[in-house]
Amino acid sequence: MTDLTAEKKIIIAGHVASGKTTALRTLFGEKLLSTDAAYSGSTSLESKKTTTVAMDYGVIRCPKIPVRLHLYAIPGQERFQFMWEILGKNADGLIVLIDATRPQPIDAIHLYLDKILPFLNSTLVVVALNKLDPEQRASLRLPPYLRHGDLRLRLTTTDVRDPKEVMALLRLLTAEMIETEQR
Ligand SMILES: Nc1nc2c(ncn2[C@@H]2O[C@H](COP(=O)(O)OP(=O)(O)O)[C@@H](O)[C@H]2O)c(=O)[nH]1
Ligand SMILES: [Mg+2]
Repeated sequence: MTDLTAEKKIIIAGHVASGKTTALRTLFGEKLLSTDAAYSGSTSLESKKTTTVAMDYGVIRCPKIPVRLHLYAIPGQERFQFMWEILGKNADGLIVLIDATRPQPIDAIHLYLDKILPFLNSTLVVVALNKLDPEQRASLRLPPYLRHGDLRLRLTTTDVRDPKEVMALLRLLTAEMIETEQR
């Protein structure tokens, strides 16, 4: 049975510019607690003016189920990996955003997951391809799950500029949570 007064800790991860801060800004707007600083990485990401150095954070109540989700977006740059460990502790779930405009976007995440999952309490993961244009999204045939070693990761597409889409990711994750708790 799912704890109806539960507080859950959710980590949002993904490479630089995959849309982590945007996802939380979409949900929380000006209320988002953010630690963005001027971006000092390669200039190939011309639209990237700031980058998250510690975290973005906000709390949201789930519709329909009385669970409060504490959402933490961790920094994408590997030089801030120490924050992955600090923020990953006691996490109940992980959302990985992928910039679908990168070459072989899904292949790149396995190495990345190997570095993050060991810090988490849970291996519940939703992987979401972001930044697809609507036509690409409509024509894409994705399997519902992705294998990572012995793990089964829920796979989907998203547009994190739309609050309904970010909520859909949270619903997928909480559905997976409820399913594993009932098993
Ligand atoms: N086309 C498109 N651009 C996006 C989307 N989400 C974020 N972006 C843009 O991608 C850039 C990086 O986003 P940001 O949220 O800062 O990435 P982060 O490094 O993962 O926190 C920004 O310029 C966003 O406006 C999306 O769903 N579609
Ligand atoms: Mg960010």
